[in-house]
Amino acid sequence: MNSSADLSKNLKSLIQNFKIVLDQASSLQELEDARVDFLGRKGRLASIMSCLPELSKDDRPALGRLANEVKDALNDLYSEKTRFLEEQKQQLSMASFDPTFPGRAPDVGSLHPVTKVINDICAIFIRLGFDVVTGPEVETDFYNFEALNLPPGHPARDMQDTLYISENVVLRTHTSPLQVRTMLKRKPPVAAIAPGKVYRRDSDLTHTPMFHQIEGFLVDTDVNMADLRGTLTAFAHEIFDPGVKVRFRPSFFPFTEPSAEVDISCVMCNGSGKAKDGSTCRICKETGWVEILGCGMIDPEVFAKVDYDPERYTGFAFGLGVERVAMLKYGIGDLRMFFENDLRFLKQFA
Ligand code: 2U9
Repeated sequence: MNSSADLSKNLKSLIQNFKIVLDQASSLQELEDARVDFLGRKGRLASIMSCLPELSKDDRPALGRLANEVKDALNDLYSEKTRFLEEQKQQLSMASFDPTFPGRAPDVGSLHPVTKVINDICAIFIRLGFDVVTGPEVETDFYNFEALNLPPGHPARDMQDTLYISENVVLRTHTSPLQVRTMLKRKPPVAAIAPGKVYRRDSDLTHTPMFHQIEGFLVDTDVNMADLRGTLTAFAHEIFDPGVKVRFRPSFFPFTEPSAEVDISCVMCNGSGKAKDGSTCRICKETGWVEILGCGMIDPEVFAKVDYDPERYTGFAFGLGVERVAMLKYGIGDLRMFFENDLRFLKQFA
């Protein structure tokens, strides 16, 4: 049983004790803990107040008033300390902010190596007088095959290579349809290159279902193999190195006759066939040469399809795989690198 004097003493000592606890509180969390302890629903003040009904009716009003005064005093102490700690926190954060400290540089994007190589190749041919043409990735059978001397039943139109949208509509398997479209729109002399994505039903270590090609062509009167050879040799020297050797090997394409494949001396072993440690060069497989593109004189059958007079005009065409050129140019050993978008890989081309 508490007497009025006991409760009054306990109430007054709350203020003193709260001051001691607040003095020691150094964070807003400790302050909150102290508030709950003294002013909370189950706190010390509430516990003393719960004894009020034990007092006589005469004592109760005075004790009630005292309890309210103590409560106000505790709240004032609490507010004062809150203000203090908040100000201190702000001052600390201001003090630790050094406006002269250099900022952290944000990551800046860069061109994808495939885009870089496309830009480089386009720049070379633009300087040689070629236009750049672009067009749809979904093509009709006529532009992708028929106009290029690839009649129905030709092995290159086989379902294995071509991704069909419908019987007559395909994802272009090369950028040649752009050259057909250009020839149908323009009369010779005309020279253009066609960069873009192409699609084939093929996927393994060295093939992806989508890759990038650049094809080019030039048609005029009196264009011959020497023009083809001079143009593509100049290109190889520009994109790789003026020191690389260039050779033309006979080949076959349905849209060119005669046709050739172009090799350069191996960029890895300088044509020696041997790696630095004397082992077999893994890029050229000891041959000293790597293939970079295919080319040839445009077949008169193709001219007939686009209404160019094959008696009057001749022309050359060529095609290359951009990823392949990028691999040789930058010494990249794995085709999949281009499509994984690993920032550690991409940042090297920034
Ligand atoms: C027209 C006439 C002729 C384009 C050519 C190649 C040779 C060639 C391949 C290189 C690697 C494709 O990416 S690859 O798989 N291309 O070898 N392309 S001649 O000839 C044309 C194109 C359009 C109207």
